Amino acid sequence: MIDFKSVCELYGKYGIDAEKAINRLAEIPISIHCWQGDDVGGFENAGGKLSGGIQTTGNYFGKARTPEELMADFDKAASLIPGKKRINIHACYAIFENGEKVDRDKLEPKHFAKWVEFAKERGIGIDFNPTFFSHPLAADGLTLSSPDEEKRKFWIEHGKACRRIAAYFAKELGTHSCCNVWIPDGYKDVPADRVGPRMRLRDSLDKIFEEKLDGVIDSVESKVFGIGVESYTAGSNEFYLSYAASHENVYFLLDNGHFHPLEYVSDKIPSLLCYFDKIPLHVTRGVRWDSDHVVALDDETKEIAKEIVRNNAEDKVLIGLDFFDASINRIAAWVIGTRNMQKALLYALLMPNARMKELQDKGQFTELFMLGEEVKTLPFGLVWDEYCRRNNVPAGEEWFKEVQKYESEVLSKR
Ligand code: RNT
Ligand code: ZN
Repeated sequence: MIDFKSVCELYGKYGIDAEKAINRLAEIPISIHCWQGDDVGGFENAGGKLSGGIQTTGNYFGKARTPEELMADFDKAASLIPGKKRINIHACYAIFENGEKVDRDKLEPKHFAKWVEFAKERGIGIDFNPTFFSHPLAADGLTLSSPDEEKRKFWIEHGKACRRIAAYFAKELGTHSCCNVWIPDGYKDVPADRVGPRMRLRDSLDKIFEEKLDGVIDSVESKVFGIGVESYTAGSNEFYLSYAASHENVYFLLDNGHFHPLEYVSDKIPSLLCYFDKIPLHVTRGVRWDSDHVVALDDETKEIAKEIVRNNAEDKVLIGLDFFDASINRIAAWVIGTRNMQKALLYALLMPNARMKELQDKGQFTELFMLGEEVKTLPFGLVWDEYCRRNNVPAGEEWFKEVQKYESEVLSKR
C-alpha cells in the first residue's frame, strides 16, 4: 500500500499539488438530478407515461414511487458521494398535501415546501425545472411553440410559476436556484414552417422571463433532436444561444447529449466563457440516439472537467447531471455517475495545467504532448481514494456493498 505522502511526492515531481487538488474539489458543487430515482416519473399521477422525445428503458426493480421513497433513495446515494451536493428537481415532483392538486400552471411555492425542508436539513441548494412534457396539454409534443394559443398560454403560465418557485428556493436556502427551460417541441417529419414555431417560442420566453426575480439563474436548453421529433427541434442550438446572448440574465444550458455525436461540448465551454459569466451544464453520456446514459469516466467527461478547472471556472460553470437509466440499480447509477463527474474534476485538477498552457504559448508542442501523456499514468486513483476517505465515504468498490444491502432490505420490498 502506497501512503498518500508518497503519492503527493510523485505528483510533486510534476509541480502538481495533490493536497490542493482535493481541497479544491471539495468545494465544487454537483447538482444531482432527482429524476434518476424514478425514471423521470414525478408524483402527479402514479404510473404516468414519460413523453416528450425522452425515454427510459429497462425495468429494474425498486423504483421510488413516493416522495418519501425518492428522498430516502437520494439520501442513500448522497451518503456514498463525497463533496458538495445540490439537488435538481422538476415541477412534476410537486408534493401535494391534504388531497389538494393543481395543474402545472397553478403551481405555487407551497407545493415544494417539503423539498425545502429536505434541502434545509441537508444544507443543500435546489435547482429547478419547469416540466413541459408528460402532460395531456403536451400530448402533441408542442408547448411554448404551439400554434394553439390556449395551450401556449398554459405553458407560459407554467414557466412563470416555476420561476417564482425557484425564487422561493433561493430565498429559503440562501443560494441561487438555476431554473432551466427545456421543451420537447418539434416535428417528426420535415415541417412546412420552421420560423413560425420559433417566433412563438421566442415570444413565450419573453413572457416567462419578464419578471425580475432574485436568486434565480434562468437558462434555456437546446437539443438537436428527440425520439419522435427527428426532423425539427424548435429549441435548437442557434435559437437558444442567440436568445441567451441577446437577453441579459438568461443563460444557455449545455447538455452534452444534445449535439451531433462528433460535436464536443468540452470545446463549447471555453467559447461561451468568453461571453457568459454563467454556464449551466447537464452532464450526461450520449450513446447513438440516446442522450441520457449514466456518466462514465470517459474522455469527453474528462475534457469537460478540464475546461472548468484550468479556466478557474468552477464558479461560472454550474455542474448539473442529467441521466436516467432504468435497467440498473438506480441508486448505483446516481453514485457511479456523480462520482465519475467528480473523478473527472479531480483528474483535471491533477494536471500540470499552468505548465501546459505555457508550453502551448511558447509553441513547444513536442514537450506539451509528452507531458500530457506522461501524467496520464500517475496514480490518480490513490488520490481519489484519499479524497473519499477524508469525506467519509467508502473508496473503491466498497460503496457498492451499501447499495446491495439497501437493495435487499429496502428496494426488493417495493
Ligand atoms: C431532455 C433534456 C432535459 C431532461 C430533463 C428531465 O432531452 O435533457 O434536460 O432530460 O429535464
Ligand atoms: Zn438535459
